[in-house]
Amino acid sequence: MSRYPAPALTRRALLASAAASAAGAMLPLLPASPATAAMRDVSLRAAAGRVRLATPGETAAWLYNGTAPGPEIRLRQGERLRVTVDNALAEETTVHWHGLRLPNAMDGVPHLTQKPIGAGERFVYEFDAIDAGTFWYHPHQKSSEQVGRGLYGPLIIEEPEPLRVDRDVTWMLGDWRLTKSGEISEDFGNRHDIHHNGRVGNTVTINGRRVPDGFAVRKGERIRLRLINAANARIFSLDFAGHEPIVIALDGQPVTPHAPEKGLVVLGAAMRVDLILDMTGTAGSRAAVTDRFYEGLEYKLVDLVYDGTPLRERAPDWPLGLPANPLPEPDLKAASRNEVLFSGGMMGEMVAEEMGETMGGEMMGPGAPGGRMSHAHSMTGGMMAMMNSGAAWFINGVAADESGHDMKPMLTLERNRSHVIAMTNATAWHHPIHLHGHSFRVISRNGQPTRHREWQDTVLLSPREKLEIAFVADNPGDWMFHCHVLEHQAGGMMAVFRVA
Ligand SMILES: [Cu+2]
Repeated sequence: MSRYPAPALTRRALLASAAASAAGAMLPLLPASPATAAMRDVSLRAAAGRVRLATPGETAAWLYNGTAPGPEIRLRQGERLRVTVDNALAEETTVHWHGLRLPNAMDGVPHLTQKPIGAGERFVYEFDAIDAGTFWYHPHQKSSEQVGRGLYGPLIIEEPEPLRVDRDVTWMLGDWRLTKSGEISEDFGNRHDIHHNGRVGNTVTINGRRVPDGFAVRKGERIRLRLINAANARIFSLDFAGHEPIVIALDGQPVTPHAPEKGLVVLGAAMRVDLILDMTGTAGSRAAVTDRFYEGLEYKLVDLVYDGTPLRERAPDWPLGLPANPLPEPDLKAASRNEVLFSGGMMGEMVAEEMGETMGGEMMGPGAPGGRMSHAHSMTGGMMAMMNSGAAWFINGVAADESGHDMKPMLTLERNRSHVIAMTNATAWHHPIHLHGHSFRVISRNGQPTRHREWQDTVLLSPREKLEIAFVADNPGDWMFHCHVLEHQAGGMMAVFRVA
């Protein structure tokens, strides 16, 4: 049963049902909101403020409702969310609902799906919660700076029947670059960050705070831990110190429950992982959760502190599986296929040449005849011009201009058809690649089928890696396809896929 009262039949619902009758047998693939869907109303105000990230001292930041992260928005699957956003910043903004399958006009991409929300202006977002899972929200306007200053928050959509656990906990991981005096470093968009691994900071927070006293747990307790990587660029690889986390969802979408590879929970920027964590340590002990992603730069994220009386002697024997979301299954035999080549960045030419890929993907794509090109011919004149103008990263040979007001679609995907996108990372760097408006199955990596055919909305590509995703393009509109290292995005690593 919903916790929120069902509204009377709205005009919108009446119109929707009239349209459905008119369409006859043409049923939309995205389920329409039932007329009885409860409405959840939320207000977000983006404004400058101050936060306490670590003691002592406060840091000037940009915040939703005065906090970083912004408020956790929680609603039940099947409900409808209406968010009134007031922009009290001194510049334009938008809000993107990361991972949600929603109407294009609600996607929050400036100039592509909406006019930016001007300083002092208001915009109302409204959409149905189709999928249960762990999602988040953040600006898509000057993302590197606006997210890097603290504008982000969690969005949790609960299953109708919640999974049985003792506690449902969200850890939104933030990464701040602070100066010695504890202020946010103003070097946004610097050339080094753009060409290397982005704005990796120096202060990692859980829900906006460093947690030196640790996170209190009880022996025998079962926690559903929702991890959200809200960092601009940092990749996490979390070691839970002898605990055995079980992954139950990736990017909000249920996956066959499994132990992560080598016990390490990896999250690229913007990715989410839902874990079942059984507290199997001894009462009174401490266990350090360590981030091991950057070799030589390992650090303790937080201590799990066993406190209080044990809850039970051994882990509970409760089911781990989540119910599937209503995602259309791609038909691989009937799918159309597109190749996408990522290139650029520091040492990019060397890697592209090693891999036998040219940087001019449009002219010499991976499937094009001719094979390996000599170094002298590996860049087109157009790319040279783009690089001279500050572009650093290319998708099929094109660097997008983030401030561009009319990005032309790179691909047009036939609506309601299955599509395979084969991606090649011909760069020396990791890239978490995000597609808006859809979730996709990751079907292969380097030619090997994936074990879990996981649904994701953001997939982490390792240097030199090739992978394939598949999905049904059932959501019409112009959708961003971009790297979620926000400095790579700013350096050109984005494109538009049109579903029509
Ligand atoms: Cu990238």
